[in-house]
Amino acid sequence: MARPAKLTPEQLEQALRGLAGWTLADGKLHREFRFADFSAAFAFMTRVALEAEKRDHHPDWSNVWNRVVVDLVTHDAGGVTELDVALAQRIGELAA
Ligand code: H2B
Repeated sequence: MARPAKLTPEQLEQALRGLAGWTLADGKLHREFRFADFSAAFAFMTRVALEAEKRDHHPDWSNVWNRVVVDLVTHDAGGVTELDVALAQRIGELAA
């Protein structure tokens, strides 16, 4: 697969406009999710994990009880790429 290129600041700004709830933090797409309880949070993480594995593109994330913090960046590219934008979109759908 061709290596995706790091988005330009302009491309990133435009992508963020289409990603409700996501911000740019530390050069990564960032979003925090809250669920009813741990089971709901972990169920969400399981769905995201399966999606990430399918794409061979994985989140940097953490979980504390009902809270899941997600950061998306393409390590190989050293920044946000279209892979992160696409995964962010899908994660938003999976949380809804
Ligand atoms: N996930 C993310 N977020 N960035 C990467 O650069 C990356 C990945 N690389 N998942 C993949 C796995 C790579 O390590 C494997 C070997 O394809």
